[in-house]
Parts: sequence; structure tokens; C-alpha cells
Amino acid sequence: TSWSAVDFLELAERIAREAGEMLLAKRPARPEVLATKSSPTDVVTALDRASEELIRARIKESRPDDAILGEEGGATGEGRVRWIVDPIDGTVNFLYGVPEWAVSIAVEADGEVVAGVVNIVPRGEVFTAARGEGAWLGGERLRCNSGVPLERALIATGFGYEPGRRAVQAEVLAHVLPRVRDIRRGGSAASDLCALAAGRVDGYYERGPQYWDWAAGGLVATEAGARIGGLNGRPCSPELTICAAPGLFEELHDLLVPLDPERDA
Ligand code: LIP
Repeated sequence: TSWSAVDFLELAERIAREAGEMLLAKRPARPEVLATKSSPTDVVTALDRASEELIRARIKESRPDDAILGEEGGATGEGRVRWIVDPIDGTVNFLYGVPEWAVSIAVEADGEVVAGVVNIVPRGEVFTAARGEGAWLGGERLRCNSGVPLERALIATGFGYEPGRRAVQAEVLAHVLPRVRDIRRGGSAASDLCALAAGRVDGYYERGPQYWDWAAGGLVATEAGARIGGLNGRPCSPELTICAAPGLFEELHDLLVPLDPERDA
């Protein structure tokens, strides 16, 4: 069978919508923290796990031989096609009922992301992208803002969970904040990248997000015209991810380099 990026997107979107419906139906008024991960603020709820189980089951029904990398279940299987799953990106928002959390699913073929869907469930917004086919919010084709200079740029960012890293991030932020229009900390990297694609922010940088946080949103942003990458020509990674339209990308990059944003305390 030869699947195209659009076929993968169709399946990914169907699954992300189903997981979103399940989460909305089952989210209690006050979800309970089940476990903590890297620090006491890095939480997992029962519904993170239930969402990933549902997503994995649906992928396996249609594509039993594909590999899956999920935030909660880790890496399983091997193959040319790999699904990158964040069952709830923005778990702290989910916990508090802040309406900015997302189900994020990306599909990689031969190591390259070809399809991505970010379902921002509480807002009913489903962002999609297929490689070479553009980024979409419903029927609307997305273009990120371009030609915005750094001093007029609204920049999204996020913070890690470990206190030492946060102390460094606050230092970096102290240098960035006086140089830009303002900062937003939305609480979901996937949602931040979609906001960038839709022109709701101009740029994004963050140290720490994992591949499942940005695999789908990164494709949405780049298909909307943004550039994504790390420091000094490196690809984006958990070390540092920068995203913005060309021009602003370089300005933001050059502002960050001397601040050494990849260091930890
Ligand atoms: C979270 C992000 C958030 C980021 C955190 C974390 P989770 O993902 O999307 O924006 O700042 O470091 O990675 O844990 O809610 O899936």
C-alpha cells in the first residue's frame, strides 16, 4: 500500500478528534494527578494515559506495522512509518481547566514528518498540515506573520519543569522581554506553534520541549511559512527550538545565542 501525506493526515485527524471527544467527555471538574515525572510540577493524569491508549489502539487497527513514539508509552515497533503522539500537550492547563491543551499527532515517513494534527480540544480548533500541502485551520489556509521586526514581535515561550532550568530561563527571558513587543506563555508548545502559524504570535522559542510536543505543530508552522530550527544551524531539538518567519527567525536566533539559552543551572 502506498499512503500519501494526505492519507496519513486524514487518519491522524480522525484519531485526534476521537481522542479529543473522549477527553472532553471524561474530564472531571478537577482531574487528579496520577504521578509526577521529571519534577513535582511535571504531572500525568489518568486521562493522559487513556488518551494515548486510545490513539495507539486506533493506529494499530489501521496501520498494525507502524512504529509509535508516545509521551506516556515511549517507543514501540519499528518501521518506515512512525507516529509521534502527545496525548495531552499542556497537561497543567488540562489540570486547571485553562482552555489551552491539545492532542498532537504527527506522522513520519522515512524520518521526515509528512503530516501533523493539533486538536486544541477546549477551543474546538483542529490545526492540520501535510508536507507540501499547506497548513489549515478548518477551511482556512494559514500564513504566519512576516516582516515583523524583533522589537514589534509578540513571542511565545515555555518553561521546563526543573527548578534549575527555570532559573536560567528566567535569566534569558529578562534579556528578551525588553527587546520584544511582549511575551506569551500559553502552556502548550503544540498550541504555541499553531498560534504562530495563524499569526496570533510572531515567534516562539523554548528550551526543553520534547519531540512529541513540536512534531505536529512544527509542520503546521513551517507549512504556514515559518522557519524552525535550533542554534547555529542545528535542527530544532529538545535543546532549543526557535520558530518564526524568515527574518525574525534570524533576529531572535542572534538575540538568543549570546544568552546561551541551552545551559542549565
Ligand atoms: C509541556 C509543553 C509546555 C512546555 C513544557 C511541557 P506537556 O508539555 O507543551 O509548553 O513549556 O515544558 O513540555 O508536559 O504538557 O505535554
